[in-house]
Amino acid sequence: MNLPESLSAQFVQRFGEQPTLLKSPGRVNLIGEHTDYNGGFVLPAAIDKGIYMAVGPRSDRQLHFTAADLNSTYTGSLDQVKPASKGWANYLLGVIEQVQRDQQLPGGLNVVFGGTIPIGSGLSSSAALENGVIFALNHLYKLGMERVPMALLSQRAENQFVGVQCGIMDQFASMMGRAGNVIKLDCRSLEYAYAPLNMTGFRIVLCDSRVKHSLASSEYNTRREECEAGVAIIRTNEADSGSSDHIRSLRDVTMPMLDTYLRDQNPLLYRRCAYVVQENQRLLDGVADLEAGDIAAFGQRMYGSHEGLSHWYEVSCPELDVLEDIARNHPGVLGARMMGGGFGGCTINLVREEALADFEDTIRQQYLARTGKETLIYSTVIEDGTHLIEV
Ligand code: GAF
Repeated sequence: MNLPESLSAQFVQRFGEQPTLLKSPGRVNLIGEHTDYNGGFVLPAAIDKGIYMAVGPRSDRQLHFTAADLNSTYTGSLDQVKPASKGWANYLLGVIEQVQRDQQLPGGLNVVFGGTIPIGSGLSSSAALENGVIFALNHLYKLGMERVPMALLSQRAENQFVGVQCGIMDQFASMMGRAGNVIKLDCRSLEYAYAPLNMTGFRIVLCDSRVKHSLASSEYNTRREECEAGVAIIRTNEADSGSSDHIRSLRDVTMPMLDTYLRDQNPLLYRRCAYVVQENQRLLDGVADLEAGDIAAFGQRMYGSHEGLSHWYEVSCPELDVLEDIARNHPGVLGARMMGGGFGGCTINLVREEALADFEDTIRQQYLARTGKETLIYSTVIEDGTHLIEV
C-alpha cells in the first residue's frame, strides 16, 4: 500500500467514509535566497516530495486532525481556534483561523495526513501543510478562491498564527508549481512567469545536513530587521540629497548607494544589504543563463550565492559549508549552495547524470569524515503545485 492509499484507509477506518485526496508539494529554490521579504526575486519550484492529505467535510463544527507519521491526533472546534500544544496542529489551525476572518465556514473538517518531506530538512513541509488545508477547504466548501490568494492566506497563517515572519516564496512555490518549470517570481508585485528547466544531462540533488540549529528563527527575524535598518538609513540619506520616495526595500537600493552610505559607517549592515542587492542581480543574470541554455554559468552563480549567504549574510553553518565545499570540488557538479532560511537543512546541487553515483558516495564519505554526521541524499524532480489526486 502506498502512502495515499494508507492515509485513505486510515481515514475510512476513523470516519467511516471515503476521503478526498490531495498532494501539496515541498519546494526547492535554484537561486535568490532571503530576497523574498526584501521585495526581490526568487526562482523556486515545487518538487515530488510533499504532504499527502485525506480530507472530508463535517456536518458539525468539529475539527479532527491526524498526523499519521507522528501517530498524533488533534480534536477541536471551529468556534474556538487557538494555538495548540501539539505544534504540528498550528499549521492547520492557522489556516482555519485566517479563513474565518473573512467568512464563516459551514462545517468542520476531517484530515489525516502524512508526508515524504523529511521534517526539518528545509524543504517547506509547513508551507505544504498550510496550502493543503486551504486547498481542501476551498474544494470541499466551494470558497471560490484562486491559487495566489490561497498562497497568501497560507503565508498569513504562518506569520500570524505560527509566528514565523517568512516571506511568500515557500507558500507560492508549493501552490503554484508546474511540472518541469521553475517560477520566476517578483515578490513585490507577485507577477510571475514559468520557465521550463531543461534538465538534459543533469539532476537536482538535495543533500540534507540533518541539522537544524536553534538560531534559525531568531536569526531569520534579525536578518529582516537588519535589512529594514539598512533601507531606513539609505532613505534618510537619499532624502537629504533629493527624493527617496522610490526606496521601499532593498529591491530599490543599488551598490553605489550602499558604498556611499553604509560601507564605512556600518560594515555589518553593509554586508547584509550588499548580499541581498547582489543576490537579486545574480538571480536576474542566472535567469539569462538558463534562457541561453548555459547551465554551467548558472552553476557558478550558485556558488556565488552560497559564498554571500555564508560570509556576508551569515546564515550558513559549518555543516552546510562542508556540503557545499565537497560539491564544489567534485568534477560532476555544475553548481551547489545552501538553500532556504539557513542554519541547517539542505544544499541544492546540480549534478551531471553520469556522476550521480560517485557524487553520492563522495558526499556520504566526506561529510561523515568531516562532521561526524550522516547525510541523506535525495534526487528530486519538479512537479505540479498543490492538487487533487486519486488512488
Ligand atoms: C525561508 C522562508 F520561509 C522564505 O520565505 C525565504 O525567506 C527563505 O527562508 C530564504 O530565502 O524558507
